[in-house]
Amino acid sequence: MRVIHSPLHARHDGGIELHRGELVPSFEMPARIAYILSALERARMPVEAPRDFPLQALLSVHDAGFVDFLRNAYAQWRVAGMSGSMLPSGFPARGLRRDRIPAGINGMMGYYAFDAGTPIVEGTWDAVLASAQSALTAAAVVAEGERSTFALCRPPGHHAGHSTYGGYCYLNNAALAAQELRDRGFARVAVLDVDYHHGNGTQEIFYAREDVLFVSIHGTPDTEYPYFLGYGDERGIDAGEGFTRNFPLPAGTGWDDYRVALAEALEDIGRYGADALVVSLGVDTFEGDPISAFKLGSRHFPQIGAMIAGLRLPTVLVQEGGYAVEEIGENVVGVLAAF
Ligand code: OKP
Ligand code: ZN
Repeated sequence: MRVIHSPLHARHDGGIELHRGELVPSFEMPARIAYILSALERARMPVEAPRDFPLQALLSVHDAGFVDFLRNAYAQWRVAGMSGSMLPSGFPARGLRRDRIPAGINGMMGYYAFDAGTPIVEGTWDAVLASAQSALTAAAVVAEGERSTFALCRPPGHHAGHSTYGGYCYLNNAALAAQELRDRGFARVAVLDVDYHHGNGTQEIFYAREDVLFVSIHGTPDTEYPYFLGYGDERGIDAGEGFTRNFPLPAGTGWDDYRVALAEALEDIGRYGADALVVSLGVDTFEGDPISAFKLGSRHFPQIGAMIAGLRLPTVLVQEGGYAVEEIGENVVGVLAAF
């Protein structure tokens, strides 16, 4: 399987996040990629650089003002006399206005962000753009006839919405890949999100659309991040009614229950009659993951890969979460190799 990846990911580093009431170094760190790259090397899967896509390509799923904000945020922060990592501290929750975008960088950051765990540093934009371009390239390669491709994206993307960032995500790589497949002639595209966390951004982007099915298996938002989306009664709206499907599972879920949900999710995708598939591939369902609470072992990831491959669809796999424990390399490559 061809692997698309950019070393520019490493420019996004030095992040901090507010985690359970404390400011700590980001769990989302460059070392994650080092673990995955060394496992790819052991499996003799070479990586290739992404193609260059114009900024215009991002606007198929994102708001132009939001993209401008991400691109210029750090420079604005510096002009305002600040340095270090950018984190927001105020958000337009219920009762506050959302029809005005503050001109100052702190207010603007709170307007576009939905958590205080997603830092912007000097090199963030370069990494974010390269990550998005990796997903777009993987989609293009599949549209050109390759059966499957893996975009080794960092930062991840599935929490980023049309005009929101959060959950370590800035641009929605999987949504960009799905839209690219649509634009290149696949009539019905399914997105299967197996990251531990609900892909709220991807769901939002396609919620009113019937041409992209969104199916997600994740820790229940009742107790798990992102808390405010991902329940089973979210089924899509308007033309998109019936084209979103969520499988929220309790913290502590192991392989036996996970496998049943995955089989049902795959049945939904089969019934939909998808022409192509995008997989939001998070491996934070692993029992050793530092911020998640499913109990999958490394031996289960090849089974996930084989089950998804059973759909026999042109497939773009996009890296999402999975935090810095060495096994994430083995787990990612386990999915890809079995696929
Ligand atoms: C991203 B992906 C801040 C709140 C919790 C966010 C987790 C984001 C996971 N400490 N952290 O879905 O793996
Ligand atoms: Zn996750």
